[in-house]
Amino acid sequence: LFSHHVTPTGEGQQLRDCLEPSPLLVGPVLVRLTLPPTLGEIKERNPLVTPGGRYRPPDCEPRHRTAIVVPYRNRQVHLRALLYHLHPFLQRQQIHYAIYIVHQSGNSTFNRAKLLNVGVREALRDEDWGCIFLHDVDLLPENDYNTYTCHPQHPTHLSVAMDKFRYRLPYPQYFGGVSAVTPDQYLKMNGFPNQYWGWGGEDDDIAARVRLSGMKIVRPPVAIGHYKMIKHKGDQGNEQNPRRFDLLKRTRINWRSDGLNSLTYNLLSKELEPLYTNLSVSIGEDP
Ligand code: UD2
Ligand code: MN
Repeated sequence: LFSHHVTPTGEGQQLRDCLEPSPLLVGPVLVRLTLPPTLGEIKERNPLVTPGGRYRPPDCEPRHRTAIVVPYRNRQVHLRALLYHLHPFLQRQQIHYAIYIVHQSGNSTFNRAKLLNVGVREALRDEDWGCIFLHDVDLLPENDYNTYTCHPQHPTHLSVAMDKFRYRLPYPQYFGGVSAVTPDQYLKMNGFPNQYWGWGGEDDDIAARVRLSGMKIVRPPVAIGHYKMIKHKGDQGNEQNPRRFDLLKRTRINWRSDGLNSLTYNLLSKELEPLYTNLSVSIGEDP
């Protein structure tokens, strides 16, 4: 039996809504951290992904539209591993999605949170995404019941159980790794801080903004929010930020004036690569 509004062929064909949960889900998946295939091979395995790393389920009307934003510089092997795992993962969830890589150009100190701000703003220029994921390049989800969708009221923290923290939350306010906001939630918290240059602190600042703007953090069950982090050393140009403790003391004062409403940058290029949209951006440097 087909639902009444399905027309079998032709123009203006109406698809029925995707089922929820998606019948394609498999639950826990084995994530092996061997050398990932080449971009060409990954594309071959994902024939329905269109330029810019976009996808919509071919057989049903998707219920969710999610942009994945990845702060990035010089992590090519990790990027390949992420694309290799994430494309099939999101397709099994029958989500309409696109993957944005926000590449910090030049050699100035890395600024993860500012790159995330850029990614959100640029992604929303393309499309009216219902949900935006903020995703480390080196984190691979291990269970596709962990759906890449947003809670309507509250920001979500997805990477609740990572191998590097022995599959537990390291501390209750932890918000690092993979998180998600709707455009509304993002506006409400004035986005993310622009002032954290180098490693650390920015995730705790973001968590504080969630609270200060009257929201809370929601999470999937620990049994589902499993991730593997590809092992790595600290990057050159992303040394620990010695100012992070001082900055964190001031989040309560700064969050309304530093964030989405104070964001400036130069978009150098936007390229629709076969498996992702590449945004190369100049974001300045630590003053
Ligand atoms: C932790 C958090 C991360 C962030 C960071 C502090 C986890 C799993 N993640 O990551 O969310 O809060 O601490 O800043 O706990 N990156 C590049 N190139 C660089 C440097 C960083 O692409 O040269 C990107 C990349 O997406 C990476 C992310 O920034 O995954 C975070 O940097 P990291 O992986 O070096 O830091 P890590 O693992 O301690
Ligand atoms: Mn990492």
